[in-house]
Amino acid sequence: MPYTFADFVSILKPTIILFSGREEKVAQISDLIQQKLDSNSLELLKAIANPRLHAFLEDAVRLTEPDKIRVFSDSPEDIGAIRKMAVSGGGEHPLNMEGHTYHFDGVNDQGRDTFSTRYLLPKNMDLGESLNSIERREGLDEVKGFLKGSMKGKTMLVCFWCLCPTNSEFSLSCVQITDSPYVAHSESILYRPGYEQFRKLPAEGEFFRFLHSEGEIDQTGCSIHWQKRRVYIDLIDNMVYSVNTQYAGNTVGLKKLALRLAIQKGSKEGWLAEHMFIMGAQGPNNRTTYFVGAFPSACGKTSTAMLPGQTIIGDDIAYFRKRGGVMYCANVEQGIFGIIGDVNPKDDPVIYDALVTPGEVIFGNVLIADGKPYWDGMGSPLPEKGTNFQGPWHKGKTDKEGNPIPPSHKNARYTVRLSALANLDPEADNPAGVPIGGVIYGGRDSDTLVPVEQAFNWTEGIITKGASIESETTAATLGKAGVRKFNIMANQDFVSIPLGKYIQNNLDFAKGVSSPPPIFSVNYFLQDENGKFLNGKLDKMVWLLWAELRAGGDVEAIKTPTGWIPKYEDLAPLFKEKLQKEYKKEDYTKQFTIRVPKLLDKFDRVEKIYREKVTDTPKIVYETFDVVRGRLKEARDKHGDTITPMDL
Ligand code: SPV
Ligand code: MN
Repeated sequence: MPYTFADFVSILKPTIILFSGREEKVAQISDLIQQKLDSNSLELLKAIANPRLHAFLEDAVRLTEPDKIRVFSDSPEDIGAIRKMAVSGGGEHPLNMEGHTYHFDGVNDQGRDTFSTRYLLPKNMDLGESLNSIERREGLDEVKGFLKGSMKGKTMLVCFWCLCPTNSEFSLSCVQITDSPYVAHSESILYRPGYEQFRKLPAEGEFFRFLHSEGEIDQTGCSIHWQKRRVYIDLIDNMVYSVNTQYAGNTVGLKKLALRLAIQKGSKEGWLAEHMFIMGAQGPNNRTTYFVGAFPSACGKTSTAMLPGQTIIGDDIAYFRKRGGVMYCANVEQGIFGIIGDVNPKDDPVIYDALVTPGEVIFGNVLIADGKPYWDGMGSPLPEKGTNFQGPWHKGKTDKEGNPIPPSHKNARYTVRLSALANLDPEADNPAGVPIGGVIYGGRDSDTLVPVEQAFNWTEGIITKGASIESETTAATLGKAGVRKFNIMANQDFVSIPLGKYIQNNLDFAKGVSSPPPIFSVNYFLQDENGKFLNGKLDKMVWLLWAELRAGGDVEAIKTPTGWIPKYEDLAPLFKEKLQKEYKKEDYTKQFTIRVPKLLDKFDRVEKIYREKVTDTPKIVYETFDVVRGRLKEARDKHGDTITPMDL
């Protein structure tokens, strides 16, 4: 008989408490769990009177069968212990510089696995064919099959974190169970401690649950069974299962796994969860205007949030709420998991400084030699040999197909607390969030969009900028790079509600807002006929500061069929003052030429996706495309296929 009567009682106890409505001051913890806990962990667990938490733990322990369980509080000792375990357990290795460690994910585990990441959907639920899903029962059986016994011989870590600042209307409690100290350590850098917050949660209060196991690992600490990698999101249970993977985008529950749960929760409750940075653009007379920006991965999002002279609040995920007719946002995180390639003292001085200063930093999938981390584009010479994500490496080494192996992986990353950065905004932890002064949508686009353009209003901005993002793919997800892909609000991979509903939520968010913030598109990747980039890397500073001036009502702009573009006279002084660069009129003309056929093609392509793949597209989307196309055609009749700013 697999279960004894006592087992049944202990399994049912939390449910009995839940349904009897009894206030249970001391939590019931089964013998099975008690045997595996140290005394401190037992005390910590007992102090949380939440039957659903105990039930989650009980289920996870029965499924994964760890040898020991350790529970962590918010104390600096406990947070420090996580880091020590990451190093002593072999998932991370110390580097020469104090506080610095490195981690490898494994050669086949270097990015988000969008194929094996799926929503578990009951038969009566449909998100549309553009979102990857699996029938819930079947998916649960599969992922639980892979998780069965996966923590044998290991210690299960139980950590509590909070999405957004604690004690705020944005706060969302989370519990992460994992056997990977690297995952827990990453979370301790990236998220606010949430044990005390969790204790305050009412018994019926909602929280997110994440269960991760790296599965069996090799001598280098990497998951052996990556072919059985699964990330399954259970929307009806606010829970995510992740197994046989290390890469943070697949494992760190509070990052992209929680974003998927939050989008659904926000949709029910009338707020938004977006794949966006938050930064303070510094305008004239000490004015700070807060911008949020959505970019597909590896398209300049972090470096925009980090622009020299500006202040950062967050670089990846923002929640939006409305209060008193104003939109506010808060950073879900307190750290950065950023791409390290090309971070050098010239282009990204603020991050570079943090990466070469003692303090807590995890380097992922970089080149290691003589106890130091190296990466492509770091602005100094790399050693000829070392160790990287695929093992020993030397210059000229090729893979099985004969392709050169780069010193650091293209998606190599660093994990660091925002508090390590010199330009952290003073409002970063404000529980009230900051008011949204402008919205930016970006993407990797070699031939269509101008470097910066302001939409005429919120509705057009959401539809023709955010909901029309197309971007050439990058190494941040597994698969071929350089393919143009539709990516709604740069949030496509994480949207967990039907896409039409998601657009409608964004449109509706402006209701009751007295003056919705302006929406801009930016494109840092425009090329000439020979494939040469038309802009320097830091030019983005000028686009941002122009957007700041527009948000402040300080400058006029030129009307195009798709929005407002800058006047040359307003950009040239910004180039001079901020970048000490002479901005040539001919460069401006090239960059800001309206390419009518390309734009018409773009809107046709995007509309086709909405017609063919999305069943609930709001009518206003098609109407808006028609209006914009009409304006483009009218302008083409008047000025021809390419229209310079001087024509307008
Ligand atoms: C991204 O790819 O958008 C990231 C890193 O921010 S990941 O954790 O992989 O999502
Ligand atoms: Mn991201």
